[in-house]
Amino acid sequence: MNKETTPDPFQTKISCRKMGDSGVSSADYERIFKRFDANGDGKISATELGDALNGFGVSAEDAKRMMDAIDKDGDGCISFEEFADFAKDNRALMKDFAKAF
Ligand SMILES: [Ca+2]
Ligand SMILES: [Ca+2]
Repeated sequence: MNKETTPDPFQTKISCRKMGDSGVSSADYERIFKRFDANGDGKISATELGDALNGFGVSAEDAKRMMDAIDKDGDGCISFEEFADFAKDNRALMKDFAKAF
């Protein structure tokens, strides 16, 4: 009936996917973040990061270095904000993750 005038948040999100120049959008960051966040508590722990990166052949030592680099406030977990900051500085890496996930 009035389908066209009813806003659908999910659809809106889909249509916002194409942004930036790298082909990786903030929707992709969210998708990647959720893949890393295995227990879905909204934070990526060192264990979750290590497990996820292990699938890319990244060593536990490198994963820890990455964790230290991403975890700006040093609480031992990566919040989505911290992840998004890191993603913006590492677009090439995020492109690989976006493809893999
Ligand atoms: Ca988690
Ligand atoms: Ca943190």
